[in-house]
Order: sequence, then structure tokens, then C-alpha cells
Amino acid sequence: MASFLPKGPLQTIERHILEQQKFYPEATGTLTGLLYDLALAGKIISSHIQRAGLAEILGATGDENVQGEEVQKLDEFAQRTIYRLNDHTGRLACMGSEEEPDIIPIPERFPQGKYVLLFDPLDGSSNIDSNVSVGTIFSIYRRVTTAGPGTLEDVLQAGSQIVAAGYIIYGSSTMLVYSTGYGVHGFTLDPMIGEFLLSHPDIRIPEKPKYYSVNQSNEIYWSDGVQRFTRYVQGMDNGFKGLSARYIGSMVADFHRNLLQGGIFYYPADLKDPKKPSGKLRLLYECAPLAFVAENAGGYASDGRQRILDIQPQALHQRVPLFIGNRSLVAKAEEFIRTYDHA
Ligand code: AHM
Ligand code: MG
Repeated sequence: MASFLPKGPLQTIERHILEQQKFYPEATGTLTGLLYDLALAGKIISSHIQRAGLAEILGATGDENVQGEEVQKLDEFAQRTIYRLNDHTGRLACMGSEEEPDIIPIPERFPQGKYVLLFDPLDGSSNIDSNVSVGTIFSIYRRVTTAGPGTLEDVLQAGSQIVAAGYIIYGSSTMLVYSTGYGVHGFTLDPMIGEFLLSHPDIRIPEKPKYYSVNQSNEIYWSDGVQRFTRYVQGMDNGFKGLSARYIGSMVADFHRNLLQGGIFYYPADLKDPKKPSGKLRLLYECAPLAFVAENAGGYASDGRQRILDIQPQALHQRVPLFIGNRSLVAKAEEFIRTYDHA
């Protein structure tokens, strides 16, 4: 297999993260280390995902695979990997994960740090059995309390307070995309050398959108405004050339495609479904981190009425409707909702 080598100077993720540090004169290197450990988690999870089909076969007789390791569900594996790389470093005050009901404390025997890490270890994991792309989503905040173990207050912060956020997509190749507020940068994992190399510097969402991405089977449950907006993106409204539909059902993959190609992803509220009155996606673990990435690439994210990054979370697993992608399209969704839906 040939190694993936971009033309021009090679830039590893480590070097890139270090260079980004110059934007923060007060930086101590803690955030740099934290991001680097997330990249490492991405490599470990990626290699495990690639063997997922085999692990199933090799582990078929019992609970152990051929290496004598316990065969785990991949999302549990991803959860444990991220936790164990970050519990002892002294960088974090606490963590929060989509897989855990409560905040995850740092064990008392380890030093408490100044950051908070929130993550969805393996978003879209129900797709794994069909070999469809999945992803890890992360965001980092500064703690707001001053000392001791992190608290709920440290975790329930609006997305506007995010210090860094991004995702790792496990697709036909593995990519890490992140922002610290100075552009959005994408790295592709070269499996031959085990390094993330800069392949997509300074990603901007193209002005001209191509795709709309939504689970349209839910349409009967959407508000009038959202249904009319959908007609609009399909081009059934004067003056707008319709977009093509693409829906993977794995948000990181849907978001990533639209980030590179232009478009909008949305998961609206389901008005008649008591299980999803605010949609499906979680503000802290899914919506806010990707909203931060979208805005830093020139896009925008809204719940249909307000900027996602301005929402003050009330609960760890709070769900919100999400419209994310090209700024003009998300603003259009807000306009339809304002015009046709009564608050
Ligand atoms: P998960 O966190 O349980 O994996 O669910 C989130 C996923 C997103 O990746 C995706 O956009 C959405 O659920 C798909 O939901 P649906 O099957 O309702 O279209
Ligand atoms: Mg998820």
C-alpha cells in the first residue's frame, strides 16, 4: 500500500497544533497536549473499527478475541479509550460523554486540571454493522469553577465558550477535523506511518451549496415552517435551484460531506412524536461542537430560532433541533420557521 503523502511540506497534526499555540500567547501547552491525546484516541479507535468485522468472527466462541482481549461493543471501546487517555493527565477537571448519564469525575488520585472535555465517543454507531462511516465528536471548555473536582456548572456552558472542538470521521479514510477558533483544519490518517497529516488546510464551506440532508421519513411530524423550508431546498419555490438529497444517517459523515461540498443538514423537532419533541440530537455532545466547526468554516448552526452556540444548556443530555451548514440556507430555515411557525 502506498503511503499517503501530500505534495509540499508535510505537516503532522502535532506540529500543526503546536503552531496554532502561537495564537494564544498565554498558552501553557495544556490544550495542545489534550488535542494531541484526542488524535491518539482517534488512531486507536480507527484501528479497532477497521478490525470490527474480524473481531466478531474471531471472538465468536466467547467473550475473548484471538489476542485474549474481551470483545467489546465499539462504542464502549471508544468511550473507554478516550476516558483512559485523559483521566490522569492533570489537564481536565471532569469529562462528559453521550454514553454516560452523569459527569465523569477525574479520579481523586490524579491532579485536577483547568479544562472540561465533552465527547460523543462513536456517533452513528448503529451504522457500524453495515460498514457505514461513523465518527467521534469532541469539544473542550475552560472550567468555570476555580478548584477541586469539576462540577455540573463546568459542563453546562454555552457553545460560545468552546475553546476547541472537532470530530474524527472513520470513513474510507480516517480524518480529524478541528478548530481552536482560527480556521478549520482537516488531517488524514496515513495508515502506513500512523500519523495524521494536514490534507485540508483552512476549510471553508463553499458559497454554493449542493446538498440537503435530513431524514425525510419524519416529514409528517415536522412543523409547517420546516416542511415549507424543505420544499424550498428541493427547488419548489421560485428563484432557488433545488439541491440534491444526501442522507447517511451518521451525522459526522453527513456534516463532513456538506462542509466540503456545501449544503445543510437538519434534524428538526418531531411535533407529533412525544419521544422527539426537540429532535434527536444532543446540544452538548453533538450540536454545539459541530456548530463551532461550522461557524469557523464560514457556516452557521441554529435550532431554527436561535444560534446553537448561544443556547445555555439546562441538562447534560438536552436535545435541540439542529439546522447546520451554509449560512444562507440556515438563515433561510430560520426565516421559514419565523414566518410559519408560532412559537
Ligand atoms: P446516536 O448518537 O445514537 O448514534 O444518534 C445520532 C445519530 C446521528 O449520527 C444521525 O444524524 C442521527 O442519529 C440519525 O437519526 P435517524 O436514524 O433518526 O435519522
Ligand atoms: Mg451521538
